[in-house]
This record gives sequence, structure tokens and C-alpha cells, in this order.
Amino acid sequence: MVDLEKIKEKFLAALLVLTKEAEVLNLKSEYVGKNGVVSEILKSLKDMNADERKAFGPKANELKDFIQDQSTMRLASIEVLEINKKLAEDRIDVSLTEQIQVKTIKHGGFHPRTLIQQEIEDIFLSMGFDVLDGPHIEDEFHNFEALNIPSDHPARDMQDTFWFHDPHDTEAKDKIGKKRLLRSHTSTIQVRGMLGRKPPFRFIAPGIVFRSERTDASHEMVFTQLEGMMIGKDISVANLIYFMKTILKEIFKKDVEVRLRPGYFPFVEPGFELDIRCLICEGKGCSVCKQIGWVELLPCGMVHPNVLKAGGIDPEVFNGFAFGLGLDRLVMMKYGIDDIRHLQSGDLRFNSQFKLF
Ligand code: FA5
Repeated sequence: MVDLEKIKEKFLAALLVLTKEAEVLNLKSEYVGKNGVVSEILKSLKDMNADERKAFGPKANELKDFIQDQSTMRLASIEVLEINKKLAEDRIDVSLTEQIQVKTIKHGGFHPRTLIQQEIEDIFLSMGFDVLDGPHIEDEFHNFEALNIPSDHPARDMQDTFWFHDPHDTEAKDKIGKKRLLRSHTSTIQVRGMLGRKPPFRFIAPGIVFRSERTDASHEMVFTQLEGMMIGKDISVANLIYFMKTILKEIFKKDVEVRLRPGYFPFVEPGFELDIRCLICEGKGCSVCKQIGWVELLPCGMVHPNVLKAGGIDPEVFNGFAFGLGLDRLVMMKYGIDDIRHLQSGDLRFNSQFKLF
């Protein structure tokens, strides 16, 4: 009588070292295949007498089932091993890809205007200002009327505005009765900002503006301003001047020479022009400062009562200041850029000189 236990042990010892699917299938066939060891034993049952068959038959069948089950389990574990091996081989080596990128892809840099704008926004945010945005396509109310510049006011000619209609055609209005234009300054945001707030408040609003102007070293047709407004009680010109100087010191990280002179803007009273000593020529005279050694940078003033009224604020109770920083000119002064047109050139050799991402 064959020893089924020995056959079982031999099968198991052989099975456990196998690592390939084909090897397992071969082993299984050696035992329970058509002419396999166990299959032959089962065939021999018919030659046994009834008692032997009764004692041996179930054990032989159990062995057959055991071999089949063990083979199936081994096949499943080999499949898992192979999947894991494949995953390990296909793993993406991120550091390798990066090395390749460094060689083949050039990294860009932030535009210098973006760098300065972010820096200024951070300074103002740290002083409790909100940062607002506004539409580039404006109506004449926000660009002029709300700023104390009615349609017959000569100050409308101070900024050569791009209109969507003939500005002299009084009938020319859009479907909802408004004359549209490309905003000529960020002061449009003053009334928009005031209407949603109760004093005291303070905000800045950076953004591009559009003017039909002849370009030169310090003038563009599309340029950037940064509007600022602070409204509260008992705000004075001294506060305004201190504030402007502090901001310039923060931006330039050193004392810069500035001068304040009277300036006329219908939306402030009194109004000032704050000029900076030209840092391109150090005041000697160049194309940026038009040979005068000073650059107009930061007009400002105390908000006119009519503007406060347009913003829903009682001028008898509250007052405040506003300013309109020329951001492109500030960038020029900070980085020593001698022509504003470089900023809009799109020339990557220019842009890549500044801080990388
Ligand atoms: C204004 O636009 C006023 N809205 C500023 C203001 C706001 C005054 C609040 C008082 C209170 P102005 O036209 O001067 O003002 O322009 C402001 C600044 O923008 C200038 O000092 C200058 O730095 C810059 N700027 C003006 N025109 C150009 C231009 N064509 N190209 C580049 N920068 C310009």
C-alpha cells in the first residue's frame, strides 16, 4: 500500500520552492494530471478489495483535492509577486525626470512688475489694507463723474481716454444708457470700494490702465497704477505724507529723495505730486526724467467731499486720502530700467534677468 503522507510531503516540498506559474502547473500535472502519481493511485482503487477501497479511497481523494487547492493558492501568490515585481520595475523616477528637465526646459522668471506688485501688496496687507480689483472696461460715471469730473470739465482732457463711442456724440450710449471706455486710471476703484464699506477702511487696487498717448522712455499706452485709499476720522495731510514716505522706504529698503509739490486732480483737495529723484541718472538728467532729474511717481491728496458723497460717505464726519502710484515707473527706479517699453516688450532675455520662479 502506498504511503499517501509521503506523497503529500514530497509534493509540498517541491511546490514551496516554485516561483513560476508554468512550474506549478507542471508539478500539479505530475501528481493529479491524466497520468499523475495520485491519478494512478485512484485508478488502482478498482483492483482493491472492498475493505481496502473503503479505507484507502477517501484518503486518496482527499490528497487529490489537497494538491489541487495548494496548486491554486500557489498560483495566486505567484501572480501577486509578479505584479509587485512589475510595479517596482515600472516605478517613475521623479528625480531622474527633473534632471532631464533641467537640461532641456528653460525656467522663466516673474515679470519685474509682478515682483514689485506682490511686494507692495504684502506691505499694504500687513498694514490692514484690502486689495481690490475692478473692471478694465468702465463707464464714464466711475472714470469721471463720481470723481468730481462732470462731462463739461476740462480735466477730462488730462487723460487721453479710449472711448467705445465718439466722446462728443451725446447720444452715443450702450443698451443700458452708459458710455463705455477703457479705464484711464485706477481711481475708478475709489467709488466702487467706498460703496461696499463703512469707515474707517483702507484699500489698494493695482491694475492696468489705458491712455491714447505717444510713447517714450517713461510713457506707455498700457501701463500699471496702484490706487490707494484710506478713509476715517481726522486724517491729515501730515498722515498722508508720512504714509507715502514710509511706503517708499519699505519698497526701496533705503531713504530715497522725494519732493512734494502742489498738483491738480479734481478728486482731491488739496492735491500733490510726489516726485522721486531719478535713480537712473541720479538726478543728472536723462530721457526717463526728461532731463529734470525728478520722476512723477505718486500723485496723491485729501479726498474731495464730492467724491466721498458719491461713495455714500458723509464728508462732514469722515475724511481721508487717496493716491495713484505709477507702478511701472517705480519698477524702473527700483531695477534701474532706462526705458518703460522694455516692460511690455515680451523679450525673454529681459524678463529672465529677474528672480526665477
Ligand atoms: C492719475 O492717474 C490719478 N488718478 C492719480 C491720483 C489718484 C491722484 C488719487 C490723486 C489721488 P496721473 O495721470 O498723474 O494721475 O498718473 C499717475 C501716475 O501714473 C503718474 O505719476 C505716473 O507715475 C504714472 N503714469 C501716468 N501716465 C503714464 C504713462 N503714459 N506711462 C506710464 N506711467 C504713467
